[in-house]
Amino acid sequence: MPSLPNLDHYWLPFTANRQFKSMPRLFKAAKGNYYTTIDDRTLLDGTAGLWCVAGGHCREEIASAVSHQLRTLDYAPAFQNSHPLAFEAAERLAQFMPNGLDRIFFTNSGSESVDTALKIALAYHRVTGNPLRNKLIGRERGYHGVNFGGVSVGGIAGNSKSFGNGLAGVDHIRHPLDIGRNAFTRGLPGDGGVELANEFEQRITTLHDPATIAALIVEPMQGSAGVVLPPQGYLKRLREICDKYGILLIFDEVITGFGRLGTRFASDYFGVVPDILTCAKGLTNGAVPMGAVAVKRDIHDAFMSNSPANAIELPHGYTYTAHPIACAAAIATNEIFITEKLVDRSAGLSNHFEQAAHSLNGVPLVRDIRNIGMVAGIELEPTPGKPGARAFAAYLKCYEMGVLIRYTGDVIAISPPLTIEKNEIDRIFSCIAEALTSIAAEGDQALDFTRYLKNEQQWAAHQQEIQQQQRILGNAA
Ligand code: PXG
Repeated sequence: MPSLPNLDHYWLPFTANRQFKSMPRLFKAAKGNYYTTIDDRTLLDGTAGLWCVAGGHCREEIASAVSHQLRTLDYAPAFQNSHPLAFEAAERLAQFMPNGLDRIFFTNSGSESVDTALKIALAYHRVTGNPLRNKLIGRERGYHGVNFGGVSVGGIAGNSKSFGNGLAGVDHIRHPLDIGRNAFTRGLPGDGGVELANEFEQRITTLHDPATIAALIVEPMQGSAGVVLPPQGYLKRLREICDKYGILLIFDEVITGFGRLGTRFASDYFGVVPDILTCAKGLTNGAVPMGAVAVKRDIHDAFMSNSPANAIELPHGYTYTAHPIACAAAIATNEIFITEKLVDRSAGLSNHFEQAAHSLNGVPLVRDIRNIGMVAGIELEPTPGKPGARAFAAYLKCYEMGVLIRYTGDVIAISPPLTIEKNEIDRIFSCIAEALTSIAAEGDQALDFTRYLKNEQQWAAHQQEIQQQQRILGNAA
C-alpha cells in the first residue's frame, strides 16, 4: 500500500478540504494524455489539468528548456532590468495574438492578468485625460479569477459573498444562458444575441452615464460557470456598443486562449478583436505559472506619449513578471503549438468531439449539452437540496473507471489536451454515459460518497495511525 503524505498542513484551493482529506486523490506522474495516481491508477485526462495542458503532459521540449534556463539564469530583477527571453516570449506571443494586440504585459496567473487588465483600462483613461471613466462592467456568471478586481467584475455570488464589498463602481450585464430556448444546441445558439447585447447599452444609458464606463470585461465563452456560449452576433454587438461609447472591451481568454476553440484565441473564432486580452494557462502548457495581458498598440502608446520623460508609465508589476523560467516554458510551448499545428489539430477534432458530446443526449439525468471547439458542458438535472451532488458522483465514478472529468455545480466540463485521439474522446463520453446511467439507477445510494475510492479511505485510516504514533512519540520526547 503506498504511503500518504501528512495531509494536515496543506489548505487546498476551491476544494472541500475535509472531504478531500477523507478521500485524497493524489497524482504522482503524467505523460501525454494520462495521469498516474499514487495508487497506480491510470487516468485519461479529460480536462487538460485545469484547462491548461493543451499540448499534453510532461513535454520533453518544455522540460529541457526550463532545466537549461534554471542552470543559466534563474532570476533577473523584473523592475529596471530584464533578460532577452522576456522580449522573445513577448514577441512570439504578440505574433500569436489577434491582429493589433501586440504589446504584452506578463503576469503569473489568470487572476493577475485580469487585475492587470482592469488597472491598464482605468489608467489608460486617466492618462488620456478621461479620469471620470472609472466604472467597470462585468457579467453575471463571469469568472475572472480570485483577486479583488476579478472577483468584483465576476458574476458568481459564491466566489464574492465572503469577501466584503469588492471594488466600488462595478455593474454587471446579463449572462446568455437560456436552457429553455437553447437546450442541446450544437455550437452557438442562433437567436437573441443582438437583443441580449443591446441590454448592455440600455443598462449603461439608463443606470449610468456611458461616459463614466472604463471597460466591459467578458469571457467570450464562460468556462467556470458551466460552459456558457454566446449566441450568434452577441459579441460583435458588444464590440459595436463599446466603440460607440468609447468603452474598452476586455476579453478574458484564460480558458479560451491557445487553441481551445479550434482557433488561436476566441477572438479569432468570433471575428471580434478586443482592446485588451488576458490569458494564462495554455501559455506555458501549465508547466510553469504565467499569465499575460495583450494590449492594442494604441493603448500602450498612449502611456508612452502621455507620460513625462523618465517617468514610470504604469506603476504596476510583479517580482516574477516575465520570470526567466516561465519565459523559457512559454517559448518552448509556442514552438510546440507551431511545429505540431496544435490549433489546426483542435479544429480538426472539433466535429468528432461535438458528435461524441451530443451522443449523451438521452442519457439519464442529462438536461443540456453545450459545446464549442474542444469544450463541452453537460448540465445535469440537479438533485433537490443537493446542488452538485450528482456531478460529484459522476466525477467519482469516472475516476474509478479511469477518466478524469471536471464539474462545477451541476455541470460536467470536458476540455481535454489538444493532443487527444478520437478513440480517447469516445472513451471520455462513454464513461460519462455509463456513470450517469448507473447514478440514475442507484438513486440516493449513488450520492453516498463514502462508497467511492475505497483504497484512499484505507490510506486515510493508515495516515491517522501514523499521526497518532507520531503524537505518542512526540509526547514521549
Ligand atoms: N479568468 C478566467 C476566464 C478563468 O477561467 C481565471 C481568470 C483565473 O486564472 P488563475 O490562473 O488565477 O486561476 C480563470 C481560471 C474550472 C477552472 O474548472 C477554471 C479556472 C481555474 C480553475 C478551474 O472551471 N479558471
